Amino acid sequence: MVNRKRITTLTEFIVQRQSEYPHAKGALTRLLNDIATAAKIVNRDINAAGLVDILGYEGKENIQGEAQKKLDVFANEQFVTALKGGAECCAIASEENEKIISFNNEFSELGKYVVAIDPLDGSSNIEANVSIGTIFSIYRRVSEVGEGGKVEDMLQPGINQVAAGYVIYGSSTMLVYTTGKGVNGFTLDPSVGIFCLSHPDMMFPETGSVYSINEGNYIYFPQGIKQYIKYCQESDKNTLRPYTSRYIGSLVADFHRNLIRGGIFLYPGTTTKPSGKLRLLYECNPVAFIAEQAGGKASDGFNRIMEKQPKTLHERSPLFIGPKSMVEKAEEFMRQYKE
Ligand code: AHM
Ligand code: MG
Repeated sequence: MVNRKRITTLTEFIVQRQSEYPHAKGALTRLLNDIATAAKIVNRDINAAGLVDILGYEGKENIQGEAQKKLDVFANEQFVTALKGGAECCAIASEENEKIISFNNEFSELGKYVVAIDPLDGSSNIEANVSIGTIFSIYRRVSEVGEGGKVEDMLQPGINQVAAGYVIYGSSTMLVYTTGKGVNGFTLDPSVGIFCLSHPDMMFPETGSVYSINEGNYIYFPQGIKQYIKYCQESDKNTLRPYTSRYIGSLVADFHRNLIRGGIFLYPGTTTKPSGKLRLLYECNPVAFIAEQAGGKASDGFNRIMEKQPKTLHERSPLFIGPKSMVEKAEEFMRQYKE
């Protein structure tokens, strides 16, 4: 049972934070609440997925040519509906839609924000009951208020993010977000449907002993990554090596574990996919913002993720993310073995 004396709910927390900005009118507060509400609905249906006929392929492919599953479609609909109804957001870019969804109604056109979202990341893990997540990023629009949002509103570098977060649907469901003043994590109390502050001021440990990478791609990796993997596997007590290898294959789950335990996640470019797999707008940038706010670092091996200027909605980027010292070490290998 929830003890009101001992918990801070997500809504209370967001409202408290808003009062730190005297000119804020509550739009971002409402937007974050809309996302949290949709996440609770998605959470309910993910939990029920084993019971009802909601698993399995929807029969369509998303614009990256990957098979969409029913829950991806469902999650996308939930977030689109919540954000459209909330009227603070004038457009969404989603992994599941080729083009932006611009909200052309009299309320949303006045919305100051746009949202880039991966509604259900790691969805190939659903039938194995492995943790999956939602990742989102919020920007202030650059186009004029009074019309639906435009592509240019989405194609902003990550340093312009106003807020970013993820929801992890795991053994418990958590929402972790930042508005640029630290990172806070909230755990869903399913008995009352409330996110409760459980992880205040989240910070990466200064260094760690976990490395997360899909080593099945080893032969396609650049030389710098191959040498870095060798470094991770060598013995050196001063740097906690050999590291432990942990890879779930769900970005949110891999990132979240590494944030708590201390570890680096790498999805580099390969000879077959030079820009890697992960999408800059709604996968790399949001976790990069969180990582930096948690004292960590996010790069593409050479450059800061959040300074990359996106050219297209669904473009990909290599991602190296984790405690600063670990990411810098991996970057050192990339520079040393640059091909
Ligand atoms: P998705 O958006 O199609 O679910 O793909 C993204 C996922 C990430 O969660 C994860 O980090 C990565 O794909 C794993 O890829 P791989 O199976 O190539 O290791
Ligand atoms: Mg994804």
